[in-house]
Amino acid sequence: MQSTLVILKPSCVQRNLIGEVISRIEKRGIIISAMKMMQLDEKILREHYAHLVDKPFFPSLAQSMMASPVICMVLKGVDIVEVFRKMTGVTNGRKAEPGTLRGDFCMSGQANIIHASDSPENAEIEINRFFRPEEIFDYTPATLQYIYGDGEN
Ligand code: FUP
Repeated sequence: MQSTLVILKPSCVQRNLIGEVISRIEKRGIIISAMKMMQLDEKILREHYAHLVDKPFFPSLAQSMMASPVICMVLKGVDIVEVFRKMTGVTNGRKAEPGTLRGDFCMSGQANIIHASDSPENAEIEINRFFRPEEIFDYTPATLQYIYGDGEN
C-alpha cells in the first residue's frame, strides 16, 4: 500500500474541524499510520514550500502556517496519494468541488484547512520531513477485509 503526508493547517485546528476531517478519513477506509500535533517554524516551511519560497505570498503563507499548532498525519491506502488529493479538492476552497474537504469546509486559497502530498515521490520526502521512523505504525486494521475486496490491496 502507498502512504501520503497530510497536514491539518491552523485554519482547520482553529476552526474546530479536526474531528470532521479525521471522521471522513476513517469513514473512507483510510488507515492512519501516524498522527501528531506540531508547531511549525520557518525552517521547515521553507523546505516544505520550497516551490513557493520566491512567491510574493510566501511570508503570509508561512505566517498562516505558524499561527497555531497543526496536526500532521501519515495516511495509508491503495493509491492513497491520488485518492486523498481528490478528497482534498483544488487549492482555492472557493473553487473546490462540493464533497471535497476544501469544497465543504473552506472559502479561501490560503486558509484552505489541509495539505496533502501531490505525488508518491513527494509523499516519501514529506513523510521523512515530518516524522521519525519510530513515529509511524505498521498495523492491520480489523476492518481491512471489508475495506478492500479479495486481492485488491
Ligand atoms: P496545494 O498542493 O493544493 O496545497 O497547492 P500549492 O502547493 O500550489 O500551494 C500550497 C499552499 O500555498 C496552498 F495550500 C495555499 C498557499 N497559496 C497561497 O497562499 N496563495 C496562492 O496563490 C497559492 C497558494
